Amino acid sequence: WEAAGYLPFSRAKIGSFFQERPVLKNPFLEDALLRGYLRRHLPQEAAFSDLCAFGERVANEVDDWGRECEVTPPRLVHFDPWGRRVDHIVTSPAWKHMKDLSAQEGLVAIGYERSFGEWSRVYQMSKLYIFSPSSGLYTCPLAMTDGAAKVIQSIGVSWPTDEAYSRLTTRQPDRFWTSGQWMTERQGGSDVGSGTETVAVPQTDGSYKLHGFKWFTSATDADMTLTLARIQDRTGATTPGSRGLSLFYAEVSRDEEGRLKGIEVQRLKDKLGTRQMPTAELLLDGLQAHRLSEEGRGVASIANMLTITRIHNSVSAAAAMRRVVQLARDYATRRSAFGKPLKDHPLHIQTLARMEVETRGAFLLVMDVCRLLGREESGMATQLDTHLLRLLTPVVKLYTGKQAVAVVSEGLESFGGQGYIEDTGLPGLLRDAQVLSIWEGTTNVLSLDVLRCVARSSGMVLHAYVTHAKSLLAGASSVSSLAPAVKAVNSALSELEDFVQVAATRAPGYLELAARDLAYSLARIYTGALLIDHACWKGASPSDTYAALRWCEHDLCPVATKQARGCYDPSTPPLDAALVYDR
Ligand code: UCC
Ligand code: FAD
Repeated sequence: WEAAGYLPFSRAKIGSFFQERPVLKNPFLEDALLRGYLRRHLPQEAAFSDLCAFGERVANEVDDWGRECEVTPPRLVHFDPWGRRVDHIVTSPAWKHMKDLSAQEGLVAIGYERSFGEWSRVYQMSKLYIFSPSSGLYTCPLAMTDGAAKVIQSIGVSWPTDEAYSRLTTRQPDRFWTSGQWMTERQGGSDVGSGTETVAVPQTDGSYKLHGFKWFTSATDADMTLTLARIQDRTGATTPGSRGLSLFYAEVSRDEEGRLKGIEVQRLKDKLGTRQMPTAELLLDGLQAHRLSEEGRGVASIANMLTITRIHNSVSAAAAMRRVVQLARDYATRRSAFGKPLKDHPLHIQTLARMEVETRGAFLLVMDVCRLLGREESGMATQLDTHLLRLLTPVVKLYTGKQAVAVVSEGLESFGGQGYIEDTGLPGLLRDAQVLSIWEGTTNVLSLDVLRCVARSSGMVLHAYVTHAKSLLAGASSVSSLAPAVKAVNSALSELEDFVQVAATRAPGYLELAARDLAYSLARIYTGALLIDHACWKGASPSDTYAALRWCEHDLCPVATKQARGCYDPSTPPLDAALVYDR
């Protein structure tokens, strides 16, 4: 036996079975919903051929760069060999390729060229959706770059930001700039108004010097940044709170000796995920800056950036879900257990189908917000659209951020033990998903933003929401297969309206406790309506109907369910606190 080579295991043989790995195929061609959505709303050959070609490039070239970014993370070199402080953030060649590619493919530019009119944002975000999971997190600097361009455009493109604007929105790699967004300081990332200590000292030429410490600054190899600071008066005094914050523009540049001007990079963060991208702590030590907002209007002026980055965040969340589903369904054709491929185990396919329903819901919600953004930017928005965009931006960000973690985590399990193995590239998807609910506003902070936005509009925002959600159901009135889904959304809308009426009669703390459940309800009901609307489109497939039905089996209005259970009654906060601190 031995001599004949029959021993299946020996030093030279480790067995003959090797599992085939999941294969990433063209993410555009693999995504029936994306193509269906675009066929319905943007049936332009130019967009299709560009997305198809880009999808091919992502699968065959870009994905490997993304992996290289992960395995060659950025590092900080404080000193040159001769002891001079240089604070160089050294990034991989792949990270630099991503920058060039982003310019060439117009990943920011498309939003400003507006070649597809009101659908330009949908087109841009579709491209980013294909790119995101393979981008090595380059979508992060792109989000901030887009946000900075939006702020500059909304303030008015003129000196000193005209050059920056043209660089942020160019397709020429050698001119392309990225921007940072430096808001968070050690005392507070959510409560920016109390947490910002950075001061801006006026200079005789009208500019300012910034002195402060920025605790989280991502993609710190950026060429410029937008940031917040308090202007000092002649006595050195500043105004506390949000009303004391102004918005500043600063370029990140170096002197002849290669030293950063007015900035010291203290260290790079050691992070759970997003390791492909540098996130630094920065000492601002006299950074030259220009004020962009009126004094004290910093938060309101950076809000446009928040809108854009939160939408990008949501695109990345939906994209992470889509990617894990694509890989998992491919793997299910290649892996066998108990005598048959995983795809022939109904329980396994049920698990993937549930992930698919979540992914479809997230996609339609995200794209609808992109649609609204596109309408606003092309001057087509009605007041209803404007209200919806304001309300749904925090809603889509907070909801998809949480969905992404759940779906990607489930997705990893569908690869069994291999889903936990680092060099498959799969664990990085989960690590990177975890940040989506933290940065750009945590779930609770955005839930409170939703509440404020509803409260400040004296009912108009909520009215716009209910009106539009109902109009999305209109096409389904004669489609019997969708009847259970339509019924579920209609009754959830009634429950929502009842909740709002009751909540209006309660003390303010009541609504605060309900904020997260309210935001989830808004997300689930609206998504249900979008899935139904899409399933009614003449080009829809039976799977579109099935996805709508499955989605609407969720508790669409958890805020009403929990209200009925007394979850927001004044008795609950002390009970919650006692429970949390029970020893
Ligand atoms: O995390 C960060 C970067 C990560 C990297 C980029 C990733 C991008 C995605 C990539 C995908 C891969 S940067 C840091 C982000 N930080 C935050 O998001 C802060 C979270 N905290 C909040 O959002 C808070 O709600 C604050 C800071 C906005 C609260 O401040 P205030 O001053 O207490 O807020 P107020 O009083 O509610 O708002 C002040 C003004 C008001 O306008 P006026 O004065 O005209 O009434 C608000 O209406 O700002 C306006 N405003 C808004 N407007 C506030 N929030 C908004 C908003 N979201 N939209 C429009
Ligand atoms: P805190 O504000 O201390 O929040 C802690 C907890 O308290 C959270 O769960 C929050 O939801 C909760 N909480 C806070 N207030 C309330 C409330 N009123 N009611 C109920 N719950 C509440 N920031 C930048 O400015 N620029 C960047 O480039 C950047 N990059 C980042 C990169 C990474 C990888 C990470 C992790 C963060 C980055 N951040 C950046 C910072 C990020 O925006 C903040 O961490 C985030 O906004 C939360 O702020 P915080 O860390 O101070 O948390």
